Amino acid sequence: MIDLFADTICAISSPLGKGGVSLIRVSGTKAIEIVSLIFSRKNLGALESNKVVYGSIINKNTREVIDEVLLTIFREPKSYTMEDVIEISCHGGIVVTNLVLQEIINAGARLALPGEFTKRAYLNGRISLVEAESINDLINAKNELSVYLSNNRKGFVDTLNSYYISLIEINASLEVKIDYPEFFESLDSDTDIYSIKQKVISINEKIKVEIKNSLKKKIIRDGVNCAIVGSPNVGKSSLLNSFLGFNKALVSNLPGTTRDIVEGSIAYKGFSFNFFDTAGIRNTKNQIEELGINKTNEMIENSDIILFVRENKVSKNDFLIKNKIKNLNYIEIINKADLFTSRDEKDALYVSAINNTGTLEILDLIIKKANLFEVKDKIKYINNERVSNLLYLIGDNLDEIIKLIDSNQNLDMIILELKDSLHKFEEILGTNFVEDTFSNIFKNFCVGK
Ligand SMILES: Nc1nc2c(ncn2[C@@H]2O[C@H](COP(=O)(O)OP(=O)(O)OP(=O)(O)O)[C@@H](O)[C@H]2O)c(=O)[nH]1
Ligand SMILES: [Mg+2]
Repeated sequence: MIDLFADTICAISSPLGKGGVSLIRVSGTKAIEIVSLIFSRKNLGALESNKVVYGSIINKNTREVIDEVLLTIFREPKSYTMEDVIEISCHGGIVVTNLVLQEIINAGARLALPGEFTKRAYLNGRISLVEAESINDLINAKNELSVYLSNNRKGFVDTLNSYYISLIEINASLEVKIDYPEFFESLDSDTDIYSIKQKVISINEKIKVEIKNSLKKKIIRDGVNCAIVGSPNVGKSSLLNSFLGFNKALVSNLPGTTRDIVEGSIAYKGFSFNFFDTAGIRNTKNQIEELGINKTNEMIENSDIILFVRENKVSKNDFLIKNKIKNLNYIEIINKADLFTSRDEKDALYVSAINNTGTLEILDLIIKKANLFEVKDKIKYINNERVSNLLYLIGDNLDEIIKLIDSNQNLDMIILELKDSLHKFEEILGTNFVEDTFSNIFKNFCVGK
């Protein structure tokens, strides 16, 4: 293993708060040496790897006991970071955990930066960049499905690698064609420019499908965004509160209560739902209400599903709103169903937000309208925005290559475009070190991971 890092790092890896146990992780070439200074048992270095031992963390100078702990040594390269790692399970209080951490720092370790353990695992070659990102996705998963999909990321890396290798092969055959034109003439049709074009088209198509699916997959990872819209006073905020199970949004019988968007999320049947309660839409002279209504209109544009709420009797205003959203993916909800008995409208759902009736039917219809089960069945993994954006640019490169071949352009220009796409693949896979990308990925991690 290459020693890339001089520092030995440490951090609390469990969430800070009251709990039975806290986990502190130390990683680096001096992990054993440093922890030896503050561990009650002699000869820490002689302890077996991967075996839990009992002892105390003590003050380096006074030898006073700080906490009784369980400690495990994971020796390089068989550890999370591929360096020597020591994990210490101490008592879970915030004060005691911080005291143990402080002793480790006093003994010579440095506090880890966010994601630094995973960064070392990547730089030491244990995991790929895409896998490192999926570890963060796993920690931040909002629903069970995202957990499953984050764990599947490795298969995605293999797929990307296969595209990358095909493009490298194409690049190599083009370079041969430039350097040895006479040799190229005698080769079989595999190296023919038109067969090269077919290969580029085939990779391009797969990438385009990947990009298209990414947009759908986002719904699974981040949740389906549902805007709750309608005329004032129809019960939009009451509906949000009913979904959430507590009173987040203000409710009153005065029309125009909600101004700013109020947001709340829930999980149901393994999917996440993000609800956005909006200002009731109407013509108004009130400037602040108007600002709220502008936000409602933006929300309508940016959501996956619109929950159009109204009362039983359709007002002229309802009619105008329905007209505005008629080409979008919407669900019509007739609220306050506790006040009347007729259920004549077959395309609408009857709901009583204050009695919590009909809300599960709305969730089931959202699942259906957003095709969540279909999307879920088709996907094996989810790529993040960084990967999607780079794939998008690679798609542009491949489009350009096809155009260049079609217009009989110089091979050098084709190779230039191809090399550009290879660099982007390398950026995705993390084999091409781009400092900005790199820092951005790991800064979103929590400290201790
Ligand atoms: N009977 C009955 N009243 C309801 C129901 N839902 C809401 N209301 C009442 O309708 C009034 C308006 O409710 P809100 O949730 O504030 O309505 P809104 O659509 O958010 O109103 P704005 O924010 O002004 O656009 C309140 O007095 C609620 O108690 C319901 O299901 N049944
Ligand atoms: Mg409201």
